[in-house]
Amino acid sequence: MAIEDDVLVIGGGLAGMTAALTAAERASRVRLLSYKQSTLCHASGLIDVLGYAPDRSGPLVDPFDAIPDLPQGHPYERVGTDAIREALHFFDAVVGDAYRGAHTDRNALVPTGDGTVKPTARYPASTAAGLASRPRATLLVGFETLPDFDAPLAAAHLRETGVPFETRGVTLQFPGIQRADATLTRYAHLLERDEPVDAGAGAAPARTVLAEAVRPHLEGVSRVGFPPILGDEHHAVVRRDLEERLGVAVFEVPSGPPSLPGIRLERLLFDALEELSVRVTTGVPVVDYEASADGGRIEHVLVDRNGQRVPYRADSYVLATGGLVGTGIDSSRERVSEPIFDCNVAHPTDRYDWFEDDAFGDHPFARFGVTVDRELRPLAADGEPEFANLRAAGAVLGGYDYAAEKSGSGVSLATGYVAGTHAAAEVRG
Ligand SMILES: Cc1cc2nc3c(=O)[nH]c(=O)nc-3n(C[C@H](O)[C@H](O)[C@@H](O)COP(=O)(O)OP(=O)(O)OC[C@H]3O[C@@H](n4cnc5c(N)ncnc54)[C@H](O)[C@@H]3O)c2cc1C
Repeated sequence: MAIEDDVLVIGGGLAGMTAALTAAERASRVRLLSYKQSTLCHASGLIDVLGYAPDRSGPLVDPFDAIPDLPQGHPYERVGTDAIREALHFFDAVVGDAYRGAHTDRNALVPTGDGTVKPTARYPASTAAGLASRPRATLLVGFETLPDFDAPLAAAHLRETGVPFETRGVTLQFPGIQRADATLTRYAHLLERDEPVDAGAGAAPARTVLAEAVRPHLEGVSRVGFPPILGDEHHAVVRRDLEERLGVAVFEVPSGPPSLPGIRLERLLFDALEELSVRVTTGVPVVDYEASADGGRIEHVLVDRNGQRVPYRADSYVLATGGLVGTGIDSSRERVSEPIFDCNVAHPTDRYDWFEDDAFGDHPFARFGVTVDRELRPLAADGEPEFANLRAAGAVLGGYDYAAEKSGSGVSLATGYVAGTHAAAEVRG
């Protein structure tokens, strides 16, 4: 017998979790099925709504000014401005004071680990003291064992970008870690637990030793940026303690992958799912489906559990399996496809038309994905919905280039919210 739910969401990234949370506020039995880690573990934790227009102009001061001009088929054009705002309000309510930026429509400018300044709509509270719009002399601190964050280089890039403040970078030895293969959580736990580390003349707490190492480099700065490793669950405590010890503001510089701010956001969303009693099943892929006799509705999906195909049935389904970076969209030499329901993914038949010669050019493949109607139902090649009870959300959607536009998380939030709302409305009671 099939496992029964009202709404079944496939995919546990930002889009799927948003869809499941939204549906769970409106329907009683919501399940989220997910396979592997989502891009949240790699992404910066920033919620970019729209940083650049599709013609690459920008950075945009206010994403909402540009949204009405987006081309037909763009996910934001499909769901509309009001839904994007509602989704952001929904996000703000879920994450509470862990995030900032809700007070304005305007993009914040957040310095990142590679020394660029990113226009973003919502940013973790841990990055707030580092905003580029606040002209305060800044020291970036990197560590020898974390070479991906090169603080002197990032500071040089920020100076080249013309940020309106003095920026310097320094690379130090991280107290208590000599190995370059230590995980990010090892750094975070060491600081969070304030573990004793070797300080030359005996052991001392990690935060004391770190502050002592940074202090000689402060020379007139009023804020210090670290890679995002300043604690795990209690990162605000670590940051406050370092601020008190150093006498300047302390912030994390978004960088990765991997990314602790992304993992912290994932944990917040999982907590919210638990609070709303969403049944979460992870580590299992959905591999197939059965449709009704007329082919118009999905009857159930099939999950691979150690080689056994287990049916999961619901009134409505949300496909949120990610894009080409995840496994939501598949590409071979011959075709681009959506592997579970074989939803139509429009793309030129000639593979040479998928790319541009210029590596930094406007590549059509970046916008490949499922085409949807305004209720986010995937559309077949004839323009009709593939199934009456299937919606799609997030990076599985086509029509936008998240990396060029800086719109990845915003699209996942807005479309996850709309897909979850419609999926719950479909429940037959
Ligand atoms: C390295 C990196 C950095 C990024 N940085 C930023 C950033 O700074 N700001 C920003 O706004 N955006 C950023 N993005 C983009 C952003 O992370 C994505 O656009 C994200 O929002 C997509 O979320 P999603 O839920 O659609 O898909 P994903 O996060 O890809 O999640 C899809 C989920 O579906 C699961 N799944 C796939 N197939 C199946 C199946 N058959 N059965 C069950 N489960 C399945 C996967 O295991 C995964 O858990 C970044 C992306 C990457 C890769």
